[in-house]
Amino acid sequence: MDLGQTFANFQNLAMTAIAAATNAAELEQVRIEFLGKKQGKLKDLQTVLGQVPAEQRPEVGKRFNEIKDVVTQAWEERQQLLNRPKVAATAIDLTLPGIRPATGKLHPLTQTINEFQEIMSRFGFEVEDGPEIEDEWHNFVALNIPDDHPARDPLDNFYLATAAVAGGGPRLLRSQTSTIQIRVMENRKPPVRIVSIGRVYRPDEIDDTHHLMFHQMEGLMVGPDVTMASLKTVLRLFAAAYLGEDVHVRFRPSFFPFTEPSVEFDVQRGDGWLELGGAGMVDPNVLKAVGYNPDEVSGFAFGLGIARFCMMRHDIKNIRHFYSNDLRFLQQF
Ligand code: FA5
Repeated sequence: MDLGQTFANFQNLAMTAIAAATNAAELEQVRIEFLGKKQGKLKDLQTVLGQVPAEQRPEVGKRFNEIKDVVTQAWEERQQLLNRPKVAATAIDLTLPGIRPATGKLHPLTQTINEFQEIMSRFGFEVEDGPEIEDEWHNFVALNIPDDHPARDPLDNFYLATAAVAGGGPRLLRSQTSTIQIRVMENRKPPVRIVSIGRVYRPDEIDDTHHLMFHQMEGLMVGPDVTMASLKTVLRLFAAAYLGEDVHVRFRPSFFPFTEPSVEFDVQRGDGWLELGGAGMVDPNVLKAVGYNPDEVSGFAFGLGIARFCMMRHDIKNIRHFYSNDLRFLQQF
């Protein structure tokens, strides 16, 4: 008898039967038929092995064990496969390529704010923050805006029906970021070089360039030798950095109670001009209100409209687009 052929036949038959089993019961039958301890085909092979001459037995025995291991392992693997829970036809196929989720973007105003902060940081200005709910002291009084000034008219502000601040007067939503000038100078000794960006609120009539909630960037620089020339240089450089070297700017005489002299800062748009901000040299009364000595230091301040800059750069004609949540507009940035 060709023992090698007998072993090979056993292995072939066993492997075929294992692969053909489609459920646990059939596989169990295969186990009994081929690997059964009492009367399986493997047992028969073992009996044959016993009749092999003693000198061949080690080698034949080794071959027997190899085949036994291969068949046993194949049987166990098939058992694991058949025991695996069935995947429903409708189940998610994890092997399919992924669907890329729609990614969001920063709002154009947020992008503008980030860029403003980055430019001003390069110019050596620190970024400060302040509250949107203010008291009259910081929004008006310390800024040299007297009681009877039209800017304090309740109809031109969002006053809040909450308790007044001790020493600070009634509360309101800040109408300008100039409040930050006061908050910073109250807490720091000169020299000061800061910007602060945030929302301000005014019950303005909404049109193409006005909204009732908008963002401003306040700038303040105070030190021994700060002049109008410093102010004009910083604003001109800032406009060139954000709007491009070919930007055409102008400074137009104006009035703010907290700066003297005061200017409006405009950029050319088509045949006309768009006002982007107000600015001026910090009024000595403001310096005194925060405990600075106007004989020792001087300063400039400016307040720029964030949306107006963004509108200039991207040729946006209507400020309402920033607040209408229209994806056709937002996805262009
Ligand atoms: C002020 O708010 C002053 N605090 C600016 C200032 C700061 C002057 C420091 C001197 C020193 P004004 O009201 O002009 O100024 O507003 C400044 C800028 O904010 C405007 O030029 C414009 O760009 C923007 N702005 C004003 N009102 C609105 C509005 N309703 N909607 C959108 N932007 C506005």
